[in-house]
Amino acid sequence: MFVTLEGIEGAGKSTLMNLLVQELEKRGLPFVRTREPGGCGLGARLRPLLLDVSSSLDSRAELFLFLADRAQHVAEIIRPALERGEWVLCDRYADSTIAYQGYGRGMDADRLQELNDHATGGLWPERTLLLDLPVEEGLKRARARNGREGLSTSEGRFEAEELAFHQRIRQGFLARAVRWPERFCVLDARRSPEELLKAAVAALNLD
Ligand code: T5A
Repeated sequence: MFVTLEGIEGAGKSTLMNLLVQELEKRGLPFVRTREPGGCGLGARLRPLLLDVSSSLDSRAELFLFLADRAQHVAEIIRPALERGEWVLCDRYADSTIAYQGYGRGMDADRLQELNDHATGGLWPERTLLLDLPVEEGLKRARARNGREGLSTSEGRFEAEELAFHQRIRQGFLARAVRWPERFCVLDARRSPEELLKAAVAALNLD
């Protein structure tokens, strides 16, 4: 089962992922927990280039770095795990590219869909949990966390973008959820982590 978690900055993906992993462990289900960018060796090297505030990347260069990370990640980590019959829980995947580089940066979403098909060999998740909340709330959470953990410079490049950029991304994710209702489950990320976990467990038929 291939599951992705998506959402704007500070939506609570990592927090929900930590809780979901415990549910899979309790049930004895084998799984791989991973993320993008940075879920494989190549991605770990690309992540600082993509997220450090000092990186000045042309938006096409940014796009192809995310796609390169994804192609390698699918080949090296995701597809082998699925072939072994394991669950794959991935924090961000192709929907993030279409939301951020498409809706956020203004690139053509249909073309990005095709590029993602090419990068992944057509591998899309079976279920996507979209954590949705107002942009102001998400950014507040993300900036507070980055400040606390000393990540404001090393991982803050997208958080530093203007509010309208993040609003387009939120709308982009929601538009994708309307287009693929059977794959997406939209969760109100203003709820508590425990309530979100309950909803996620139900959405993944784990209860
Ligand atoms: N990107 C990524 C692209 O542009 N294109 C792409 O193709 C891809 C794959 C990656 C960046 O790259 C961009 C998108 C991103 O900008 P990242 O690694 O996803 O960055 O960033 P993270 O820092 O991991 O993720 P976020 O900033 O989006 O945060 P999370 O994981 O959604 O949120 P989390 O769990 O760390 O929570 C943030 C804070 O809120 C609190 C937590 O305690 C934490 O302090 N919190 C809650 N508070 C109240 N109620 C809840 N339910 C809460 N859940 C969490």
